[in-house]
Amino acid sequence: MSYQDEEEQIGYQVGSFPKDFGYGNFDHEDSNSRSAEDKPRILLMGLRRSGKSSIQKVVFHKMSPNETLFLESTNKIVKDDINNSSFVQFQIWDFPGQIDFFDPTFDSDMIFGGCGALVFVIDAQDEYIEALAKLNQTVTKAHKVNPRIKFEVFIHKVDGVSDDFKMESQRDIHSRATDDLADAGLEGVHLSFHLTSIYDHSIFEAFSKVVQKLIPQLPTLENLLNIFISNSGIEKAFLFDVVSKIYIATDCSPVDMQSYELCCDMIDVVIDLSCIYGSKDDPDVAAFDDHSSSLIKMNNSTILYLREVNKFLALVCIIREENFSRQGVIDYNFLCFREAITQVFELRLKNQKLEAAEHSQDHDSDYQGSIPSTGTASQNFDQHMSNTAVA
Ligand SMILES: Nc1nc2c(ncn2[C@@H]2O[C@H](COP(=O)(O)OP(=O)(O)OP(=O)(O)O)[C@@H](O)[C@H]2O)c(=O)[nH]1
Ligand SMILES: [Mg+2]
Repeated sequence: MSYQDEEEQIGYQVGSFPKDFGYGNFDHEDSNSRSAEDKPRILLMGLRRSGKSSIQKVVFHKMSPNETLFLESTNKIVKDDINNSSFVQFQIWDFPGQIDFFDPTFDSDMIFGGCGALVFVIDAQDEYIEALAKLNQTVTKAHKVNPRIKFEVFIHKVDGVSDDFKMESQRDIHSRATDDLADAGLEGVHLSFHLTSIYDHSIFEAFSKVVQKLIPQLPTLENLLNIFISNSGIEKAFLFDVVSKIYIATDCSPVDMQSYELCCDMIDVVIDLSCIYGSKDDPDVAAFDDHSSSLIKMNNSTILYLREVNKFLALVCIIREENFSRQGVIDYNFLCFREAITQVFELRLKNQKLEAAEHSQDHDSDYQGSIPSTGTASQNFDQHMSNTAVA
C-alpha cells in the first residue's frame, strides 16, 4: 500500500505521532518509586458505546479517531498505567458499559477508594435519559465511598450535532443531573461538564482539566507561568505533556480553543520533523530531547515558541512579534523558569519517597497526602527574572 493510500484510509487525524513515541522513565526517577496502585486513578464510566475506550485510546495511545470504529465492546475493567514519571502520573480504568454496582463481585471500596476523578461519558447523539439515571446511581455510590472524588461529565460525540443542540443538551443535562442529585440529598456534590469529541481537540482540552485537578502542585506551576509571561512580554503559555498533548498548566489568562489547537499542532509538527529528520542516523535518539526547540512565525504577527522543559514537558508560548525583539531576555527567563520547575519536581520526588516510606508502615494512606510548600521555588524565580520592559 502506498503512503498516500494509507493516509487516505486513516483520514483526519488529531495527532500524527509515531505510535512508538511513548512514555519512558524519567532520568532522575526510579521507575519503582511509586507503585501503580499508589497513583491517583481516573475512572471512565458511562453506558455502552458512549465512547469511553475511544477516549482513552485517542488521548493516551494516539489511536486515530477513525480507528475507534473498530474497537470492541469492553467486557472487563481495563487498567492503563500512564507511565509518565513527570507531573502526570495516574492510572486510567476503562469500565465496561454494563457494569452493575449491585453485583456482589463489584468491590466499590477498592474501586472508588483510591479514585481521584470519575469521568462519566454521555453520548450526546443518543437519548440520554438512561445515561442520566446511571450517572446519578454512579455519583451516589462513589461519593458515599469516597467524598473526595472529582466528578467530570463528558457530553461526548458533539461532532455530529449543531452548536445550538450542543448548548441546549449541556444546559438540559446539567440541570437534570444536578436536580437528580439534589433529590438524592447530594446538593453539595459538584459535577463539572465538558463538551467533547475525539474528532477535534476538545477531548484533549477536557482531559487536561481533569488531569490538572489531580496535580497538587498546580497553583505553583500556574504562579511560575504567570511570573514568566508577565516578565517576558508573552501573551499565553502552556506547559504541555508532550506525549498526550494535554496541558498540565497554563497562566491565568483565559484559554481559547484556537490557541490551544495551534500549540497542539506545533507539538505535532516538531515531533514529526524530529522523527523524520532529527534522529535519522541514530534511531535510539529520542524525538524530543533537551535540544528540542522551535520557533514558528505566523502571518498574523504572532510567534509560536516551543522549548523543552524536561523529558516529558514542553513550554509552548504565543508571543506578539514586536515583543520578540529581545529574545535573549525571554530565553534567560525561560532558563529561570525551567530551573524553578526542576525545584518543584525535586520536592515532589522527595515527598513521594516520604509517602512511600509512610505507606509501607501504614497501608491505609492515599494520594491526597501533604505536599511540602513549593513557595520558595516561585519566590526565587521572581527575584531572578529579567524584565523585557516592553514599551
Ligand atoms: N462521532 C463520534 N463517535 C465516537 C466518538 N467517540 C467514540 N465514538 C464511537 O463510538 C463507538 C463506541 O465507542 P467505544 O469507545 O467502544 O465505547 P465504550 O464506551 O468503550 O463502549 P463499551 O466498551 O461497550 O462500554 C465507536 O464506534 C466510536 O468510533 C466521538 O467523539 N464522536
Ligand atoms: Mg469500551
